[in-house]
Amino acid sequence: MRPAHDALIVIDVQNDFCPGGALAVTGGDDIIPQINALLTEFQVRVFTQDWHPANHSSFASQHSGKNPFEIVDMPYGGQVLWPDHCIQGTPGAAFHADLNTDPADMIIRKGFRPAIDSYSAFFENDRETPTGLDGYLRTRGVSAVTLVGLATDFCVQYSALDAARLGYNVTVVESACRAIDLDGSLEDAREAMLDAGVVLD
Ligand code: VGL
Ligand code: ZN
Repeated sequence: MRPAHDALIVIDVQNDFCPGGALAVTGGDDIIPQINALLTEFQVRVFTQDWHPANHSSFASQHSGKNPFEIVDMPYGGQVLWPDHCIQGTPGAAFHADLNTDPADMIIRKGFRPAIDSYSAFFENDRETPTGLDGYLRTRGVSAVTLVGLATDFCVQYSALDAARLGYNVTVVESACRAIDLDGSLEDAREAMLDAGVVLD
């Protein structure tokens, strides 16, 4: 068993990020057995769920003339436009059926405000509007987080960088993550995480 101050955070293992989904990550479902095994080792277990309204501003469908994977300027900075995905209440937003969600102590939903995307488990993409997870973890005495899930270069990376900035000891188990990898974004993410003191395990 890991110590009670180390939390496992399972990022966005949802149907739309797995093969056959709207924003499928290659091999996204391959990591599920390893995540299920890791869940038995941790005493604090948090899951995140990308959870967008149908008119979410991160969807290319909401920007006339724009295609998925183009970048637009938003008040909070550059935003990649995505195919419609993880729409609240749809099968695509559900956790993958093979993921054991029974051990979840806490499920954080994010990306529910139409005007702002939210990659990180801790803050929306303005990097300041909190999700509440920091308070939850602190009040449970957590000082270290171990991150797994999807996608390495977006939601896992943003969560890892925010956790490091908040003062947690952060480990990303790379073998239990998969990346979208747009234009080298995986390599950029690895460098940024290493620079921030994140342990890539
Ligand atoms: C994610 C793109 C859009 C992720 C979520 O979970 O990494 N990526 N929404
Ligand atoms: Zn999303």
